[in-house]
Amino acid sequence: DHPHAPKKTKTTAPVSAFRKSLGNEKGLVNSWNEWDTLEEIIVGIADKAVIPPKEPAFEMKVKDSGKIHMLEGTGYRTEQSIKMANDQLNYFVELLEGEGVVVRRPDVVDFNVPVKTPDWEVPRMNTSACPRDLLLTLGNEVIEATMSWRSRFFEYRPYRGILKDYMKRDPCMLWTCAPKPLMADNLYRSDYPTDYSAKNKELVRNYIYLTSEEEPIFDAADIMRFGKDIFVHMGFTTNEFGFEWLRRHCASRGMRAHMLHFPDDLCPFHCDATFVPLRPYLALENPARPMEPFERRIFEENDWKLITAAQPNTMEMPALSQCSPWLCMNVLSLSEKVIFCEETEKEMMNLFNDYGFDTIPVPFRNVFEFGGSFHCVTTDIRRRGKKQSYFK
Ligand code: DAV
Repeated sequence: DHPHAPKKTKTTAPVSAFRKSLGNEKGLVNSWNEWDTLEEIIVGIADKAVIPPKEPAFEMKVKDSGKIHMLEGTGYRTEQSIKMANDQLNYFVELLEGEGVVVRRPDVVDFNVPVKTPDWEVPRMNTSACPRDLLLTLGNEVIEATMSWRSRFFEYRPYRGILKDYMKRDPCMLWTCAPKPLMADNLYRSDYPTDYSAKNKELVRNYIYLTSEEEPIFDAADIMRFGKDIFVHMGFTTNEFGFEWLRRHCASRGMRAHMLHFPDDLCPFHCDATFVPLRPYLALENPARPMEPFERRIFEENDWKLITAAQPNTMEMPALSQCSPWLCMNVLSLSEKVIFCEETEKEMMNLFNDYGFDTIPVPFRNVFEFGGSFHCVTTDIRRRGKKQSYFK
């Protein structure tokens, strides 16, 4: 050897304890649609939930002003209501586990704490009952949505333990956070009417919602997954800027995103009580919220049959519910043959049976006031199938 040649040194670093701890469960995170056979899921919890504070985007949702008054100055929901909701959630978990589904639950986090950023402050948070609003699983990727209400800005916190675990165990899992919005005052139209007047109607018909186009926002529950294609429900919780972020993100993954508008819904938020796919080429639509005819075309041209949901069992909702009675459509598919339904929604179950589904009735009304029903309180982690295309 030449006397000035570089000395041969060992070039591989020792394997760190962290790298040794990484698992190899490839495919642990894998869910492309709403109907393939379910294998693993996150189910929310009602613990430490608070009544959401009054904030710009919230008033329209709690529809009568009496209720808004009730929101002033309150904190936790009652111990009784939390226990009743948790009992029904836990029973649902038992049923899922009985079907062989692995169930994960978020960490208990105290939501009765003020949230402050350089732009605003709200006196408390919301709940971790509804992972569907926050987490969007696209195949091997879990996306934390931007969210659209200030009280939900930090809603990712109870799920970070679970997401870290998936990231460590599955070498192919992608963990993505959509850009955090500032949620400053200019994201909310201060002059937006919230009285369900003719003016409201005109605005919604022109696709103008309470939230502005200042920055991208979306709630994950505005997205319905159909394999290679996703459909994004536009409204108070998802704006066009948010759609544009999703569209480009999907394109980078060989997927396509499409907008959907439902102009008869005066307070459009979240797709999962409006338009719900049940199995390939069959989806459920809400008779009170018809889709724009030009947006319906893609379904017609691709031989999708859209069936009309049955009327809800009752129009009465729990006093503090922010949701409509159309939660009867907020079902969860165990597979393309079996659907979890609220036990009082007999007409919906008959409809499903007519189309060849088996239904599993579950008591769930005590959960409604925490933000939704079966679809809202869950987020898919793994379903058996792979990415497929159902649209030419
Ligand atoms: O129409 O009441 C409920 C869905 C909440 N994720 C509605 C929407």
